[in-house]
Amino acid sequence: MSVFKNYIDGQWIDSSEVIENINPSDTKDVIGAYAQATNEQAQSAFDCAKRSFDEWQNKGIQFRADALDKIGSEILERKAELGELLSREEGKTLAEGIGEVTRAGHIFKFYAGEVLRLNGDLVPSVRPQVEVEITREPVGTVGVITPWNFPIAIPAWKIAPALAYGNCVVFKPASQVLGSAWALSEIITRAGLPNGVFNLVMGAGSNVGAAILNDNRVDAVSFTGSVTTGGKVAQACTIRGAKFQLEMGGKNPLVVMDDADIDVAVNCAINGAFFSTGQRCTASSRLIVQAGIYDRFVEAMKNGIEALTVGNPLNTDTQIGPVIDQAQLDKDLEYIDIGIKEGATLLAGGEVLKREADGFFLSPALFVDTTNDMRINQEEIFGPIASVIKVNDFEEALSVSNDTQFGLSAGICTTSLKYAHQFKRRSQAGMVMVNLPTAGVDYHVPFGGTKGSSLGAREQGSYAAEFYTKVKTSYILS
Ligand code: UN1
Repeated sequence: MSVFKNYIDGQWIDSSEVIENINPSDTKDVIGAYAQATNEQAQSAFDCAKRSFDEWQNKGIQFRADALDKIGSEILERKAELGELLSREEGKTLAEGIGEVTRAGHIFKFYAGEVLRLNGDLVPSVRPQVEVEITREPVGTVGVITPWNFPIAIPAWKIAPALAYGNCVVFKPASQVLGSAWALSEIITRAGLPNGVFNLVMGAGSNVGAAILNDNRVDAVSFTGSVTTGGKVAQACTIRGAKFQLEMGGKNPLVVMDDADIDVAVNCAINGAFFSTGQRCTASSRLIVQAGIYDRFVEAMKNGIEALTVGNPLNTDTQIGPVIDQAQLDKDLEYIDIGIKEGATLLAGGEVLKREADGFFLSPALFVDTTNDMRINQEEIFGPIASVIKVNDFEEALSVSNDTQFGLSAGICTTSLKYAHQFKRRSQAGMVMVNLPTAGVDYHVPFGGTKGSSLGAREQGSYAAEFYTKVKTSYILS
């Protein structure tokens, strides 16, 4: 099998260490073999990124806009092929895989436009004959560290703004999804960027990841992943004074009020909790349901869950694919055990399923009779597992939804304008959804949370400028 290489200083670089990437729906299906960058290779990426910075600035904004547009176009043209690769290696359904690739293409197109909308402020000084100019400049080299659950969209929403605002990039993707990361990188390498502006360094967090965090040549780190690793990023970057941006976990509530349209509520809950196998930091894992609709909602959920088709995501009738790997499956099963021991009732699912090939299939699980203080309602599981919590009224629903260390996304299903508005105002989450699933966001508006979910400037949309640029204030006497 040929080895997919790293990309440093405009060259494809081999390595003696290689890892293979397997299909979670069929563990005998090896997707590819990927070179693992050594520490020295990571160092050379930091070096060439620094060296290429001036040349990159001198290319100007039309060049940058055209390059991003070209990358976006190729991603969109190849969405069927790239979507299939994504589903094969990550396990989300083919429709979700193609949808994610489309989103990645749109993100590059959006930032191609943003390049041409860069601006600043010119203001009079309090001193006569002096003018003050406020401009945004690139931060320098950005380390991009991405998780496995959105193998192309998350890299796109970090790399595209990084390049759009004039930065150089060192990209370290998660080891489970190197096929998509490599394909995206290969497209970027053909966009005509000067050597050294974009670098791919595949490798372990403990090696390549740690090198990115600790090297003074990396001026900023954008990270999406676990709370534990996020803490390490924050610590390393704070100590050496590098900028950082963290997107971490969620324990997102979906409130269902008595006055909700039941079909809307059940659709939001099934989509939010179980689509993409529940492996989204925006997944609805706590379904907070008012007493008057509770019985109807729970029954409809049970029927809805049992009707879901779990299987190989490349089959077009599949609605729920496999869990990413054995470690995540073990973790999911452990939490199902924890829930039962805590006194929750497992109403549906939670079973390992056999399919035509060996894979990590788990039937979507729903707990009822749960309270918000249970571990299954406080800790992020990152699997197709949700709990129902019964509440009496809006105030209790709101207070339970806010009673969490996380604050990424929060949803409410209601037909009352009053509840919708109050929830939007009083929810502590960074994103609020009314009659929509907590997961599944637009690509052109800010994304991010509060409390333990996020730290640093928002991602996506024009708000991304906050992270990918630094502000300069110039005073000119004339
Ligand atoms: C979405 O819900 O559309 O890792 C995006 C995650 C998030 C992205 C979710 N950063 O799940």
